[in-house]
Amino acid sequence: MARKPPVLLALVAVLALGAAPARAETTTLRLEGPTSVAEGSPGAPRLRVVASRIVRGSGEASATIEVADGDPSDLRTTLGRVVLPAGHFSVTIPLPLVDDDVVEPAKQLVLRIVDPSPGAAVAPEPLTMTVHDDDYEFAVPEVTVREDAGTVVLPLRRGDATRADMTSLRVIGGSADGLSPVGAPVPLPAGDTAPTATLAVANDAVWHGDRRTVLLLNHRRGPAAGIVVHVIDDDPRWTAPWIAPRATFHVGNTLPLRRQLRFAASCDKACLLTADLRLDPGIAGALHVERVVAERSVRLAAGARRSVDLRLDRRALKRLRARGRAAARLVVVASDEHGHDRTVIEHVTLVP
Ligand SMILES: [Ca+2]
Ligand SMILES: [Ca+2]
Ligand SMILES: [Ca+2]
Repeated sequence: MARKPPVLLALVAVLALGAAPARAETTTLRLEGPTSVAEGSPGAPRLRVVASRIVRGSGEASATIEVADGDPSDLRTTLGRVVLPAGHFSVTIPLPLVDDDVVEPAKQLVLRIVDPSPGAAVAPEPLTMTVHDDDYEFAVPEVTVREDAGTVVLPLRRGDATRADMTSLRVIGGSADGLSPVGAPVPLPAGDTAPTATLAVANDAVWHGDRRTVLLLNHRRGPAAGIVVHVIDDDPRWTAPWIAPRATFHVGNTLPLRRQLRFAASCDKACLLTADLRLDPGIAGALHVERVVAERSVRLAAGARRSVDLRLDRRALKRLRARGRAAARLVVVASDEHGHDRTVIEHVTLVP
C-alpha cells in the first residue's frame, strides 16, 4: 500500500477538526457558604451555588448538594438537587440546623456538590463547616451542702465552649430560703467547658430542719436542666421547754388575705422569733407554689412587744385570691442564743 505523504495527513486532520460540532462553553458550579455555624442561632445559615459564567440559552444548570462527611441528622432539611435557572449567576438556599438540647462538642460537616447536569461541571473543593453547640446543663443531678459552708457550687458542663454565654437560675420547687442570689446572671466563659454557678448559703443559728430546693436553668429543657440542692441544717435542735423562750402572740382563726399579714408578739426572754405561713401541702401542690409562702425573723428583747410583718409572695397572693379561701398554718418559733427553741402552731383560714 502506498504511504500517504505527511502533508496530506496533516490536511486530513485539520479537515476532520473543522467538521466537528462547536463545543459548548462549560459552566462550573461551585458551593459557597460559612465555615462556622451554630445551632440555636437566629436565622439559618445560607449556602450559595455559584456558576463560573451566567447560565445561557434556554437551558438551566443543576447539581446535587450532599453531605460528604459528618452527621446529616444535624440538618433540619434534606439536601438535594439545586437548579440554577438560565440567565442566573448564582442561587442561594437556606441550611436550617437542628437545635437540640444535647450537650455535644463542635462537629465538622463537609458538603459537596456532585452530579452536574449535561453541559455543566462541578468544582471539586468541598465546603467544610464547623457546627458549634449552644447547649449546657448541670453536671450532677443533686448537691448537698452544710448550712455553715457559706456557699454551694453547682457544676455545669458544656460540650463546646468556643463562645462566652450567660445563663440564670430559678426556683421551681422546695424552699427558696437560704440560697442567694438565685436570679443573678451566671457567666459561662469562653474556653471553660466546666463552668459553675455559686450561691451563698445563709448560715443562721436556728434549727429549722434540712431544706431542699429544686433549681432550673432558665430557657433550658431536658432532665439535666434542673438540680436539687440539699442544705443540711447544722444547728442543734434543743427540746428543753423549761429553758426555751416563750412567745406570746395572738391571731384570729381567720386572717384577711393581704400582701402583708401583721400581728404583735413578745417573748418572756430575749429571743429570735421566726414566723412563717405555710399552706396545706395539697393546696400548695395545686397552686404550684412553695409550701412556705411568707417568712420573717425579728429579734425581741425580753418582754418587748413588736409587730411582725409577714409579706406574702406576690404570685402566691394572686393565686390564693383566685382561690378564695385557703387553710394555712402560722408557725412561730422562739429561740435563744443557745439554740433552745419553742414552736407554736396556729391553724388559720385565709379569707379574701
Ligand atoms: Ca441547642
Ligand atoms: Ca446540641
Ligand atoms: Ca439553721
